[in-house]
Amino acid sequence: MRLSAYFLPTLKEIPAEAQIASHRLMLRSGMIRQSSAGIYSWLPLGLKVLRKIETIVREEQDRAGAQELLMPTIQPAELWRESGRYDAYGKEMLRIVDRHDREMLYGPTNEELITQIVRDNIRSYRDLPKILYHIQWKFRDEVRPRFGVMRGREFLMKDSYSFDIDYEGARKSYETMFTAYLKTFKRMGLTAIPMQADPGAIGGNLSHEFHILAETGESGVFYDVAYDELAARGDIDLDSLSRLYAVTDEKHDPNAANVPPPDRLKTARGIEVGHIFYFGTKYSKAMNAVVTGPDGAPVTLEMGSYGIGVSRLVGAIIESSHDDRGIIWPEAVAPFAVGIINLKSGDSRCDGVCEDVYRALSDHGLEVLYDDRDERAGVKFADMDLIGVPWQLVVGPKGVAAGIVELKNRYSGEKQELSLESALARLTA
Ligand code: P5A
Repeated sequence: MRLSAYFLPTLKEIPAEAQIASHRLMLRSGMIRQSSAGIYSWLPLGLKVLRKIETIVREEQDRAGAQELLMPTIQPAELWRESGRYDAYGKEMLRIVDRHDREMLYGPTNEELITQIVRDNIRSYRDLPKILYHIQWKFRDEVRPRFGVMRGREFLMKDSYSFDIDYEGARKSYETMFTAYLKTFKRMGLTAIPMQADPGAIGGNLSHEFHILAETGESGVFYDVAYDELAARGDIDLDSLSRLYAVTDEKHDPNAANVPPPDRLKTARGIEVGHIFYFGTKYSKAMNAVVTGPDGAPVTLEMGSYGIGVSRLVGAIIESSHDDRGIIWPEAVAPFAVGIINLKSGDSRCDGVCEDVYRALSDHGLEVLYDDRDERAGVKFADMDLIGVPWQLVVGPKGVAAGIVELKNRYSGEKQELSLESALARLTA
């Protein structure tokens, strides 16, 4: 992409309405624009990152054996009356009436709809287990939408639903998702700590929230330092974790039997990027989701649901990876892999080298942002750092004369002068 042609409305001023770094940076770097409270448009740069995150989430769900489908955003009220949640959900649910006076709603989650689909289409235990998921916009009329996409009213969620014939199966599905979540967040360069959580409005009795540690996190978290030791060895699974103390503030009990001594108890702030629930027959019973079991008798399905805040993750990643100049994208979710800074646009030799490099890297399948604008070098450096492109190739008249370019790493800040060939070899390796 040539920056001169790209729709990237960056802001020089710090937006007054934004209280935390990720919100400020997403506005300043031209990733999003607010349309109403807690509702955003994703501009090209923001959408690129959102899609990368979505792709990682999708790949890990598929790898775990979950199957993607797509349910609508608008749902009928009667379905929610079956589960009893239509009234219980209260003001957070956006209620709509269609032209025939039918009550509809913009889905805040999909337990009811997926239960209906499975109930109507799966009859026998032989067709189980199943984990089904979709990545779809949700709406929750939050009392206090804030922090940009972190607590929006409209937000993108990946939600999976598991259907099993018995508790053992359901527990296995839960474990499968638990492990998939750890992999998913790791691929994005994040350390997400699973915390024993309260199931709240979704219901049930086994639940974990996945938290990324950040000072601006909305939740307080408490956990045993042994977690860090296990995580360093890659030894986290549901069993090892269940022996450790790791809870959010709602569940924190200083007198609980397994609370570690004060010097082993870490307290921090966390951003909830995922939440998983086992809730047994809560919805299947109310909605009569029953299959024929091995002995011919009817069995009420065992269910769980598993959410990831896809749009929230964009903010959460920035929150955990930025400096005072801008965003520092982990390579796996960076909107562009390489930025080219032409220090003297209009100079035929600089232009020539930049064009060659741009083509070579693009041909290699790398996403490249080429700053070909007629702007001061300072502006170009500042914008590339603000956007957070992981690798930056700086091409100037002096270097070009000597066959040399500068390669800068956004993460370490390290700069290296290299021949053009070595720089290309390094970037395409
Ligand atoms: C699990 C999947 C559920 O809704 N039903 C389907 C269950 N869980 S949850 O915890 O309520 O939401 C799942 C994840 O969605 C993100 N999230 C939000 N992101 C942005 N703005 C919001 N207002 C918002 N609300 C929830 C969180 O990451 C949460 O873990």
